[in-house]
Amino acid sequence: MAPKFQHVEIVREDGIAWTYLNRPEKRNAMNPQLHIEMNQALDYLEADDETKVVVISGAGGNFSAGQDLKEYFRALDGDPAEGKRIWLAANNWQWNRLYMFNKPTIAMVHGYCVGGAFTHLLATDFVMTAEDATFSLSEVNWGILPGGMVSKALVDTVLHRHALYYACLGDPFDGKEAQRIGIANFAIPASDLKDETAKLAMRLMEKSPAALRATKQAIRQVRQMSMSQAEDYLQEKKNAIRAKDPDHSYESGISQFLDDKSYKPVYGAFKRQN
Ligand code: ACO
Ligand code: V55
Repeated sequence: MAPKFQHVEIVREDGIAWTYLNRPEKRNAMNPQLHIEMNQALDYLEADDETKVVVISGAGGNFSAGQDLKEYFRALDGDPAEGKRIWLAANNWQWNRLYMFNKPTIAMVHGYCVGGAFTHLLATDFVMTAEDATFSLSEVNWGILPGGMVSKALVDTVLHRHALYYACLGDPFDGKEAQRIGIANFAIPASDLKDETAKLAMRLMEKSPAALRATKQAIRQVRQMSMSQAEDYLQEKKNAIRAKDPDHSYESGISQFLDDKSYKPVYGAFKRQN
């Protein structure tokens, strides 16, 4: 059984762990308790053999209204030690844990996705959004800036002009615009959002987990490397996955193509042995 939390709900189904921020009456605004629980939830999901893909979403029709202005900001303003502890907990799950998570992650967005919610939105590997979702970098309208890792994640994701425009104006934009500027992979009619998200998850599950993990981590790591560092890292990473892959995906795939002639990689994944 997946652990039970006050503000996080995990529903595991066919290899997918549907993970919901669960404070619907507050539009899934993130308070300290939610941050602590999401760290525990991700610890659990990364180790859970039944979980192949993690979907992060929000209960009650919204993704998240961002950091809780009452419990994360105002209540912690006068308590720097506790404020630091919760800020670390927030950045840890929203950014560090998700950024290098060992399994593929998908954000499924509906309703509101505001402010601090962009940190975990942009840390996931894929974003599926409802066409009619509402995104906003509202920080400027609160007299703050897009903190957590929002500003950094934003400039690493979209063109500089889009980052400046939406961060400085705070204007809401919909799912189609999120797709246009490169925040979302796909904008989908709300009624099909969950099915389409599940389909993407199923396609990811056909891949070799070791190859997928190495690919995702390499794509992220090479951004920060020089050419010569990347050249060396990619060669070593290739060797590392072959040595460590329990499925022996490389040998299995190459043999299905060259010996059995049973598949063509351009059109899909090879048949995994386990
Ligand atoms: N922090 C604390 N409480 C919140 C937040 C938030 N970020 N967002 C919503 N809530 C609370 C409301 O105060 C309200 O509480 P109450 O029922 O006790 O009065 C409840 O959630 C429902 O909110 P409403 O405003 O009534 O819901 P509505 O659907 O009309 O609007 C919306 C939703 C647009 C998201 C609105 O609540 C809003 O603008 N919230 C602030 C969003 C924001 O700017 N977040 C960024 C914060 S800064 C940061 O994250 C770094
Ligand atoms: C945000 C801002 C913060 C923070 C966490 O914009 C998230 C989101 C300004 O401080 O600590």
